[in-house]
Amino acid sequence: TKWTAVKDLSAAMADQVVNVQARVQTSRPTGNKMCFLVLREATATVQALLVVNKDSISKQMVKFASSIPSESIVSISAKVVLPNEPVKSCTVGDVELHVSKLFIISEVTAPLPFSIADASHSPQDYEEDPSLNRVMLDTRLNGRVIDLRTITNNAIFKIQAAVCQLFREYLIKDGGTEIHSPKIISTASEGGSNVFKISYFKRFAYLAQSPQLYKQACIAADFGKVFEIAPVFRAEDSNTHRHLTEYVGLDLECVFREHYHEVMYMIGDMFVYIFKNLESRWAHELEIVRKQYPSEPLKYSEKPLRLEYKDAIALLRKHGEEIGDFDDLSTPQEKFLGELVRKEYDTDFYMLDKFPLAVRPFYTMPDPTDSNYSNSYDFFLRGQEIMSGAQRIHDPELLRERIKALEIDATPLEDYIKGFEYGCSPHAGGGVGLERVVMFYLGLDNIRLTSLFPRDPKRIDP
Ligand code: ATP
Ligand code: AMO
Repeated sequence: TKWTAVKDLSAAMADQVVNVQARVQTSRPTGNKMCFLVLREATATVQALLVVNKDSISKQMVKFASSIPSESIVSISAKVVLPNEPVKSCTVGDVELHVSKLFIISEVTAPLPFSIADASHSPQDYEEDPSLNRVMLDTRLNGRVIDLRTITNNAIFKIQAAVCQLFREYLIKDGGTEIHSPKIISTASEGGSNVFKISYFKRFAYLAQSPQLYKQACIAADFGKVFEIAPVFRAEDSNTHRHLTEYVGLDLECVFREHYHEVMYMIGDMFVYIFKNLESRWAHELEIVRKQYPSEPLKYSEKPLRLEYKDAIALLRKHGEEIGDFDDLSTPQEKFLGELVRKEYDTDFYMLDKFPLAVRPFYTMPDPTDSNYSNSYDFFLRGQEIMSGAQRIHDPELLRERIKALEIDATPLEDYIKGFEYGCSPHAGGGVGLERVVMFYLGLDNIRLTSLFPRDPKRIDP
């Protein structure tokens, strides 16, 4: 038997008989002689009709179809027919299916926590009909398997996969090697306290806070340019719109010849490549997401804007913000800076370079011209951080000095430091939060919307 995907149905197939397997999104009888079904397969929907006739469809059949619980999976044989008017409520609206055979493949036997339709409303729908049901985020996440079925969620996770694909594509073309570093490690890679301790046979171990030490070890091992897409664990009790306890890190590290800006600008180009290709190759998915969650397309330039930290501080102060020269930016300050940058430079995407040394991790290279600052950068999208990166200290003496100054125990870092004692090229890199890129690119307001099964301090189920 030949099967046709709902998304591939077209007017060119008029009068052909097709076989389709899909979910019954809704089933609506009119009288006892006819029943309208909306069939859904991934992000595509089509209208199907059962009409009593002497050849194939009996009254019992219409009754049976009318009683199929929503979300059950059916297989049908049907004739492709051109409707008098396009079916506006379906994504494939220029055809409808006249059913001759229908079988239930998998019937829904448990009550659904909410309907797909209720989880799919846009602000415009609510405006037009304020009586529509609203499904709260917690309810959605508790019933995530159902929630993920909405066409918007299907599209969000296609876009998430696309970001990974494009990250790989760019870095492989650029000579990068994909690596898989261990996630069970013996020390905190970011120096901080936000690390999950696990029991490991007769001792303790930690879940990796980043692949930092290992991606640098690969540089010491002459891999030249490496990247990784893998989970990152953070034991931070941050109940915010943009923190998870487990997220997907897109990490990269590379050797440079003269200046860490070689790497910083390469990462800038990589993001532009990702944004551009999303627009051209995933336009359909973007349109679907923007229907439910309206947002402006991202503004960015071919050569991303680079701003120095001290200039950002000056800009903030000029607009009334109180902040010290070497203070870290708070989230509201980051957002405010994003607004100011947008006004002044007309971009939603920029690189903030030369952070104060005091707010960066131990492995960050100090600025050789002013040790209050460092050769480090963050990238921002719509005013919020999506990536942190820096030149790393490859001089073992200096590295030991910094570890000591920050009162970090050097013992578990000895293997890492040896990598540099054996000789290592100057290098720089960065770490991107996948869920954050997708969230801010799409203009969403909560990171849980772009995490498949989000993990936060209050949630480890489902
Ligand atoms: P980093 O990548 O540097 O960890 P991050 O965006 O995860 O970046 P943090 O350094 O953990 O950032 O915190 C950055 C900002 O997030 C802080 O400026 C703070 O305003 C905000 N933040 C962190 N935790 C909380 C929290 N529990 N409640 C509110 N805001 C928080
Ligand atoms: P950092 O700790 O800044 O840097 O993390 C890098 C990027 O990861 C994302 N991120 C998060 N996403 C979701 N939930 C969280 N709790 C969370 N914390 C961070 C952000 C952030 O920009 N080793 C360095 C990177 C490097 O220098 O290469 C590091 O881990 O998008």
